[in-house]
Amino acid sequence: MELQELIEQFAVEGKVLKVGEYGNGHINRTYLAELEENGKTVKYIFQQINTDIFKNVDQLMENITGVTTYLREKILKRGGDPDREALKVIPTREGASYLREREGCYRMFRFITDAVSLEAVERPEDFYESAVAFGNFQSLLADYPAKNLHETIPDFHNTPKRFEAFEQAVREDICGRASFAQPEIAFLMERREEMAALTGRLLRGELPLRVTHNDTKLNNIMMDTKTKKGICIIDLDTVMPGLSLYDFGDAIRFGANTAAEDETDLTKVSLDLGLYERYVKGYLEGCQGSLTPLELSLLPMGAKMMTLECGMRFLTDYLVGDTYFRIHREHHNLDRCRTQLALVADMERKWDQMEAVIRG
Ligand code: ADP
Ligand code: GN1
Ligand code: MG
Repeated sequence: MELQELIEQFAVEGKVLKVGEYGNGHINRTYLAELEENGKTVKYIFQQINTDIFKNVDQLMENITGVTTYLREKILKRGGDPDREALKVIPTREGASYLREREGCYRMFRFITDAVSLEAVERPEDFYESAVAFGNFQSLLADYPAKNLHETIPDFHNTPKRFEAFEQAVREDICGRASFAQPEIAFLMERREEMAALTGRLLRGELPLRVTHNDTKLNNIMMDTKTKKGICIIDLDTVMPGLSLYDFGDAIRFGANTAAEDETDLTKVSLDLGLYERYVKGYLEGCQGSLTPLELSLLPMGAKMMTLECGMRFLTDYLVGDTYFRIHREHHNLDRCRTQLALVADMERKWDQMEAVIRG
C-alpha cells in the first residue's frame, strides 16, 4: 500500500499533500506528512514501527497511550498546553492506536509545531533546558502506576546481559568482523567487572526503580523555537521502569560529547565538562530534589555505564551484521562504537572532576 493510502486510514481530515522521510532516529522509520485541512496545511508525524525490535505492538502502544493520556492531564492541571507539551496519538478511523497492515505497523502523532529537535548542542543553555525537561518528565511520571507499563524491550539497560550478548557475538563472529575490532573488544573485556555497577545496586535494593524514559538523546526532545525551553519529550517507546541514572547517563553520552555519535576522527571526541555540569544542574532542578544521596553520587557512573553499554551495543550489532541500528555506511556501527569507547576513556581521565561537580 502507498504511504498516502496508509495515512488515509487514520482519523484525519483533508488531503495528503506531501510525505517524506524525516528525522535521524535509528529505530523507526519516520515521515513528515503534510495534509490540507480546511484550506490550511497541517503537519503530522507518521511512523512505521520497527517490529523486529518491538515484538508486541499492542503493548507498546498501550504504554504510549497510557503515558501520554496521564501526562496530558497533569500538564492541563498545572496550566500548561497539553497539545504542545505531550505527544498526541492520532487514532485510526476504526479507533485503534495504530494500523496493522501486511507491510508493517504504523502510527501517527500530532506534529509539535514551532519547535526543533537538536542533533547536537548548539548553545550550552539548550542542554541545560533539555536536562530540566527530562528531569521534569521523570517528576511528572513519579506517581504513574508502573504496574501498568509493559517491558517493551526486556533487559533494555541490563548491562551485564548486554555484555553476555556481546561475548556471544565475539565468540560466534558470524560475519568474520571481529578481527576489525580487536582493540574495542579488548577495551570492553577489560571492564567486565564494572558492567554490574548499576544493576548490582538495583538488585541489592540500594537504588529505587522509577518510571524512566530510557532513551534520553537530545534529539528525543522538542525545544521551543521561541522560548528555547524543552517543550515536549518524544520517542516514548522505551518508557519503562528503570533507573534515573540511565536517563542522566544517556543524555550525557550523547549531548556532552564534543563530537557526533559517529565521528570517525576520534581526536574530536571528549567529555565537555562544562556541558556535563550544566546538565547536572538542570537535571537536579527538574527532578525537584527526588534523587537519593546514592543516586546523586552515582551520576558520573551513570554517564560512564550508559556510554560503555551503548558502545557495546553498537559493536555487538556490527558483529552480528547490523540488524538492529539503522546504518548509513559500511562499518557505521563500528565507528559509532569507537566514538563511545573513546568517550568512556575520556570520562575515566576526567573522573575526579566529574565527581567534584556532583559534590558542588
Ligand atoms: P526513533 O525511535 O527512530 O528515534 P523518533 O520517535 O525519535 O524515532 O522520531 C524521529 C525524529 O522525528 C525525532 O528526532 C524528531 O525530530 C521527529 N519527531 C518525532 N515525533 C515528533 C513530533 N510529534 N513532532 C515533531 N517532530 C517529531
Ligand atoms: C536508539 O531510537 P533512537 O534513535 O532515539 C536506541 C537507543 C540508543 C540510541 C543510540 C529503542 O535511539 O537505545 O542509545 O539509538 N533506541 C532503542 O543513538 O534501542
Ligand atoms: Mg528518537
